[in-house]
Amino acid sequence: MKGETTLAKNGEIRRVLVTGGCGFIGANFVRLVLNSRPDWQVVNLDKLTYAGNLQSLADVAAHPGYRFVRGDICDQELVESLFGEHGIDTVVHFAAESHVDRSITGPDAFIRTNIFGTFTLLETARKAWLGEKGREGGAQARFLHVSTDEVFGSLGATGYFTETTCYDPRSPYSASKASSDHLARAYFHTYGLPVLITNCSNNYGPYQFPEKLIPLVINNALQGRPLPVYGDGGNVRDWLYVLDHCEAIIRVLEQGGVGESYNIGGHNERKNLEVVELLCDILDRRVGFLPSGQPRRSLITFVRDRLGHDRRYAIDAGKIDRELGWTPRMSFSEGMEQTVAWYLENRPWLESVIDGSYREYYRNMYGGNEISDEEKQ
Ligand code: NAD
Ligand code: TDX
Repeated sequence: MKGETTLAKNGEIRRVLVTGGCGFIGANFVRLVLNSRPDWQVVNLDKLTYAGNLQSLADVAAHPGYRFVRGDICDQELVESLFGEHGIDTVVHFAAESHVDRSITGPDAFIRTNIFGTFTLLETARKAWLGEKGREGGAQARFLHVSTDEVFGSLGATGYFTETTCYDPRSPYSASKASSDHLARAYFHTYGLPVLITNCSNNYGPYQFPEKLIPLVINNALQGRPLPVYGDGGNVRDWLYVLDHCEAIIRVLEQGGVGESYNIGGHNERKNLEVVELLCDILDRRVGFLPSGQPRRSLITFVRDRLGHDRRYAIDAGKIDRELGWTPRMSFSEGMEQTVAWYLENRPWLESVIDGSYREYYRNMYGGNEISDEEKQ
């Protein structure tokens, strides 16, 4: 029944399949679970695409409750064998192609991983937990599908996305995530699979791949390279500290109602230009001006806008607050300070994830893409 509360509580054994645990949010989630839920066992299934890095979990790799498996969520045989071998009763599904710009230049992988991969996981969970006749077992089973606010489309200057906002995805990425949300919901309604969906806003914090705005700006600003701001820099995102998000996911797993979806936001709406300027100022204060004596704001470069660029996202996170007592704890100013400090202290991690293929992607993306003086007028 929709809204039925979960049976499992903190302290109960869970055998959790985390997908995409070597990515940004997944790695933060795996570490938080291993450090806060001693009775949970985590199997991390990750393909290690350009976005997945074993270094992000090096400190917990030997934890007795943790096992890493390199593989593809689209590989049904592998996924079935993991369910059987580990008695998986919980799935937390992060694995995805996650970068909007890449979905514009190469949507294929997004369709495959985000749609077909989610289908493969849902289908395997259905067979494992519900059996041929349905509802044969897995009373405590949970399938938590991690999604995005981008499925709701773009807002004007006012208003917020709620759980009942109509879907209106506008990029290949958000369309693929919307498809996977629909599949997850369909598996709940059709088969009674115990699905929960979360739709969150833009995350930031440690271990984020430096193609996304905040780590890209930190990385470029440290190297004295241009800081590309799309369009007029007035697009708005609602920034959520990644560990607040991970705590919300645990809360939804432990207390959420099956068949429900929960919006998770940071109550931190900011224009992109404001975010970039704040990062410049924090870096100037922490490491000094550029060798030229200039402040880092001088690196800001307006470039051509992203195709179909959504103007504003803003989450109404009232439901998860009212029903599950979760609200974000990190302020934006403190979260940004901590994030910059983390990147400064973890230069080897940053260097190791920026391999040859990322450098090539970056050249293709930004090489010669600055707006010319004629276009600006
Ligand atoms: P990420 O790109 O940093 O990591 C994705 C991970 O999935 C990587 O480790 C990658 O190797 C793995 N992966 C990709 N394809 C795979 C496949 N076919 N099989 C197995 N593993 C595969 O992503 P993220 O930013 O950590 O996002 C995690 C999830 O949260 C995604 O589903 C994303 O849509 C969602 N989300 C992210 C944000 C955000 O701001 N980052 C916001 C809202 C929702
Ligand atoms: O170089 C840049 N310059 C710039 O102005 C980059 C990379 C981005 N931007 C803008 C585009 C967006 O308005 O900054 C904003 C944030 O961009 P991204 O970091 O690429 O995130 P976004 O496109 O908002 O999507 C993110 O949040 C929702 C994640 O990548 C998604 O996976 C998630 O679903």
